[in-house]
Amino acid sequence: MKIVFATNNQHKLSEVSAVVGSDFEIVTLREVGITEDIPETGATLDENASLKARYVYEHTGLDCFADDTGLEVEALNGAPGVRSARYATDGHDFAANNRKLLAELEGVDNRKARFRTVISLIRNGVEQQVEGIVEGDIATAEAGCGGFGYDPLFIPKGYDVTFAEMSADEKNSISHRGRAVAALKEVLNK
Ligand code: ITT
Repeated sequence: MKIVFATNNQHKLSEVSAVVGSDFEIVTLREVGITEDIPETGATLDENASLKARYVYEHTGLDCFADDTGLEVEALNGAPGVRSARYATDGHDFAANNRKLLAELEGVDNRKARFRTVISLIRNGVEQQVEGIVEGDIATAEAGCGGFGYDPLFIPKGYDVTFAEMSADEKNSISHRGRAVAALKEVLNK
């Protein structure tokens, strides 16, 4: 069964395809002729995932899903949240984002944070959402060079290393995205 994933990110595509399995042929935006950037103007992760999925459904009529992810830091009232990619600058400047996060948390004792991934799925015109969360803490300095984004600063609960110090498999087995995709698989297989 064909299903569109609202991304052109090959890394995400292979991660999701590996979990969701062979019953579904997952295709990217490019493969269904959507080449423009889909507006992500929502105020929350849930809204953005929904906006992206609905855009694809309206343009193709095909079953589809879209994701949005953010890092929510308790002492910063949930920031950077929906603005995680553009926290410090307009682009995806991971180094600048990490510097800004460390600066904002300078001298702050409460380092609690969580990554949250929301996936909006539209099947036969009906939308539903699943999410995946991993709780943890923000380190006081960057460590490790694996992963991407905020990984060098995020220490998942129960561990004493950052996501960037883990293997990709280890991170995926406990990560927000890994959990959201597992929840998606359950819904798809119902
Ligand atoms: P696309 O919209 O092109 O898929 P994106 O970078 O906006 O790419 P996400 O919505 O998944 O993708 O993530 C938003 C930001 O959150 C991302 O740019 C990172 O800064 C951060 N982020 C997401 N997942 C992460 C992870 O597993 N580890 C570290 N940071 C992550």
